[in-house]
Amino acid sequence: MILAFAAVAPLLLERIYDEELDRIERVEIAYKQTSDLAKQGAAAQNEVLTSARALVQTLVSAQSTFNPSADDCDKFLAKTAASTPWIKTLSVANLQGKIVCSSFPGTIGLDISQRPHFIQALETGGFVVSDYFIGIRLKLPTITVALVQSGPDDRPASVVTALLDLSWFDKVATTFVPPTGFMLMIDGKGTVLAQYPNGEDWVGREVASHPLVQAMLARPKGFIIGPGIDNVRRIFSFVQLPGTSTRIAVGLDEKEVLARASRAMWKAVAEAAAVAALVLLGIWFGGERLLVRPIRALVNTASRIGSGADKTHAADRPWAAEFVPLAVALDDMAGKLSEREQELRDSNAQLRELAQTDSLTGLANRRSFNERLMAEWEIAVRLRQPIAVLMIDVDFFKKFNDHYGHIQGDACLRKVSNVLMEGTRIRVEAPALAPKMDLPPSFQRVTGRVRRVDFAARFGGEEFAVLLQGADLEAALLVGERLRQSIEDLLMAHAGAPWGFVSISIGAASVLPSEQGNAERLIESADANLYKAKRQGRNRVTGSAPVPLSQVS
Ligand code: GH3
Ligand code: MG
Ligand code: MG
Repeated sequence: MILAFAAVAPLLLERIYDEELDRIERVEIAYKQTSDLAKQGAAAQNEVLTSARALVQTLVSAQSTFNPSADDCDKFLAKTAASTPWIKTLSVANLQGKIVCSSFPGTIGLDISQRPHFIQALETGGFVVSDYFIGIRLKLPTITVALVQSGPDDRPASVVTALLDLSWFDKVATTFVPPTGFMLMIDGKGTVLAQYPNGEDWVGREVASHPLVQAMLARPKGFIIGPGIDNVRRIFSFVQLPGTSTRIAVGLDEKEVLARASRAMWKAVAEAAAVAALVLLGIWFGGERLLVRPIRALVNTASRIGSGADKTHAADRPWAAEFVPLAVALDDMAGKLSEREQELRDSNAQLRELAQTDSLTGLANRRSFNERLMAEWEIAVRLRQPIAVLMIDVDFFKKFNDHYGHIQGDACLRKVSNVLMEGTRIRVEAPALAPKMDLPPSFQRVTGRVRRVDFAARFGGEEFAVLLQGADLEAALLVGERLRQSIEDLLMAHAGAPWGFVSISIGAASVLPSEQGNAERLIESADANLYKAKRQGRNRVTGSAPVPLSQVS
């Protein structure tokens, strides 16, 4: 977003600056236009006054044709006034200020001796212009000009006055001021003399407190932007009409003047916003495609590695150059991790085996025998079949060691182990196979059931244990006897034994396990039978019928 803004800001600022210049220019043009119009008004009134002056001068100098006391004076003035549209009344007053002759008969006899223009005319002896005022008779803004007429003796004899109206104002306004424009004329006291448009609503009203009027009265000419007396905001120019305290103001609708400028300004802002949006979109699109997507894909690859994928193909994808090393590194990591994992698995397996195996004989150790016994016990409970244990002890082994040494003792133990391993490595996967095997009849019966693997372990020292799943006592005694015979068949010399060869004694015990039963009792029972075998003379198998385990001990 900052990038988008940075891309657009100079553009926008330049446009705003241009538009501001344009606005200023427009206001200046409006000022010039309004000031021209105001000046035009002033010029129009000046023209009227100049013409009035010329006319009055002509009248006063035409003594021969224009004698105020003559009968046709009224007629002459009426004719002259009728030919000039902006002259309302032409009158002649005597030195006492009484009107003696007039184009409008109604004013004859009127006393104007106190009127400022009459007094001023007599005082100066020159051409005098009054301020505009709202005429008593016509209720229209009027202005009076006056000039002293000299008699044949060159002394002031009478005063000629002309009452002029503001017809020029409407002419200028309607001709030059646009329909939404505004033209106002006020006198020095802030009374509306004329206004365009809707003049009739305003003429005669006192608006001196209005800010515009206050500004107009404060200076002879100037500019102002603000609400007009009709409360529409305008750009105004005003001038004082020469020779009077009257001011004329021309205003143009501010909104209209600035309409184009503000339209252009909004256009500029909209353009900038569009460019900003495009840049933003571009950045987003580019960012999404070039950064976010690849990162997401790499994150996926990483989490695949985390969840154990041994091979990832991140590097095969078409990456942007910056991501290639990372993808390659991830693939590499996946490969290495899986190698390590394999190594770990292997060494774990080795450790497990080591932990379960007796190093001297290669048979399972006592701990794994106990674990196996627990597991087989559960199975036997479920299958409702007996389970048997053979406890085996080498006879007179201390003597063997004493006679042949420990190394030979170890070798003997390994040989015994081999026999146990060979003798118990019968695995019957399916009962149907059992009859084909060369086994004693009762063993076949045992294997005919669901018998798993017989499990031989070195229990400690020269003692071994064999677990027989599914074997009742009869079967256990049979297996025991077979093992005993196999050792005897080895005919390993044993000088310490009465019969001269190595032999083993076996205690067998079998039980139908129950959930409440205890596997340890089975071992104890087999152990007790082993001692019985020892006591009875060794090199024999002894077992007890399956008795309730509680009575075994
Ligand atoms: P019995 O007929 O009553 O079993 O007599 P025994 O001599 O076999 O009985 P005892 O338990 O007194 O002796 C066991 C001997 O086994 C003692 C020990 O030296 C020997 N032995 C135990 N473990 C090992 C072993 O790992 N290697 C060797 N070589 N001898 C062992
Ligand atoms: Mg022993
Ligand atoms: Mg022994």
